[in-house]
Amino acid sequence: MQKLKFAILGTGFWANYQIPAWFALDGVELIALYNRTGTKAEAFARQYNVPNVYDNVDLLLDRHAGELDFVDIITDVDTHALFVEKAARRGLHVICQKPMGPSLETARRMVETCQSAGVEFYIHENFRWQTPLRHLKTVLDSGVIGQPFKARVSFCSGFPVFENQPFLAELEQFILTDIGSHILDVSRFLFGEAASLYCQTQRVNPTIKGEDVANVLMKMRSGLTCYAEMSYASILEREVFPQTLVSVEGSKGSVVLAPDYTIQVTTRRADGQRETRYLTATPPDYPWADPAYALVHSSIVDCNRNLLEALQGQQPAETTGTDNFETIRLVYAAYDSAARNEVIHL
Ligand code: 89V
Repeated sequence: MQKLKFAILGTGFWANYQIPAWFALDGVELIALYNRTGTKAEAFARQYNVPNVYDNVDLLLDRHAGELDFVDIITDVDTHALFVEKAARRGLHVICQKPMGPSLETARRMVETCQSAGVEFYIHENFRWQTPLRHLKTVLDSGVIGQPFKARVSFCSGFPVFENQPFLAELEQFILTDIGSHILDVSRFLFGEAASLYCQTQRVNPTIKGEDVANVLMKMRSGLTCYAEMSYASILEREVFPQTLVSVEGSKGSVVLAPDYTIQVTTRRADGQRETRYLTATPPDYPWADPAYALVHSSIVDCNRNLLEALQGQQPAETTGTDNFETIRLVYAAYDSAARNEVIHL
């Protein structure tokens, strides 16, 4: 199959992993890089043998639109809409990092722009591609715990995330956009769409602008109650960054995604006694992954693979713009709920 040619827009911290994650797949050729500060893009171009480097995005797109199949946007959220529009206008398919846009209205416009340009629009939402979460979903789908009625999806950490990603400390809306977009997407992936939600937020760290704690209680359309909790202010006995911990209770048993990728499935035997089976769902190791983020970095490969196979017409993408709009809708509904101290009906 012919390789799809693509350009990367934005060569900050995340490009250190997004680029090698693309190279872990056959079927793509990276032909151009853009970064606002051109020297950063030049360093990546030297490291990965990328032939074209720009500090002007229009120049890149004007010169290469004819040969490009898609662009992968890895810039900060504020430039997502602009770059999506520029690429779509030139007939290029678009992959864009989460969170999709800085407001629900902007996100809606991004989806519409791509629809009217007739190009595919995918969001690089990688958490649902983590090995333990995929295994957990398989357990749920097997029916072994019966009909799930309550769940907790938890990302609580004291990891110094601002050291590698200082811009996160400047966001007026922090944890719900950064981690919430992942955790609420994982909740949708596992339990389907939400019917209503209630959220409370807090800022514990006084040196950052946005909220670093958010507690979201959702009633899912299935009837299940899902408590999604996230915090970057948690000083816990066990630091598990960047693991998402999940527990689900169903009519016939429960399943827990515990630290170290352990999945515990508890059911009743015929004699009424409980029994627990343990599985381990260890993610693949990649030499380029930062050990502190290895779980997340490995999921970039699987997310990219799904999007690439969709662009090649082999299978549908999971995290299309239309699908991810439902996640971003939850993110902004959560802010709305916290601001009004009200339940939001979706
Ligand atoms: O994927 C992300 O949003 C990253 C991290 C895993 C550190 O939160 O910012």
